[in-house]
Amino acid sequence: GTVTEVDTRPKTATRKPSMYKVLLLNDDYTPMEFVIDVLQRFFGKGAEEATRIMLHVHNHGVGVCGVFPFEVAETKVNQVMDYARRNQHPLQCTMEKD
Ligand code: TYC
Repeated sequence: GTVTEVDTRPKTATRKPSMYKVLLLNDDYTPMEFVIDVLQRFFGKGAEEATRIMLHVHNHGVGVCGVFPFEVAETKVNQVMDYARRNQHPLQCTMEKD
């Protein structure tokens, strides 16, 4: 007779979300201490890890602050951009699919 196969794959709602890297970009003007503050304030980094990431961005032009679901990444980008603007620094933060 007819054999019926059952699709047991998880539905969209229960699949793990695509993840996004939040990136900091280097510039010549934002103070190193401000970048360290951003990494501690918005990404929960300790002083040592924050310094390591800041120096990576300073030396390589770009670096990863963390990897998050889309809406979390978007919120962090907006928070960093707003904080940098309020403090009159040209620091740029962006996101890309992991
Ligand atoms: N290049 C900056 C300086 O020399 C420091 C800096 C690091 C700026 C990381 C932005 O994302 C950045 N003051």
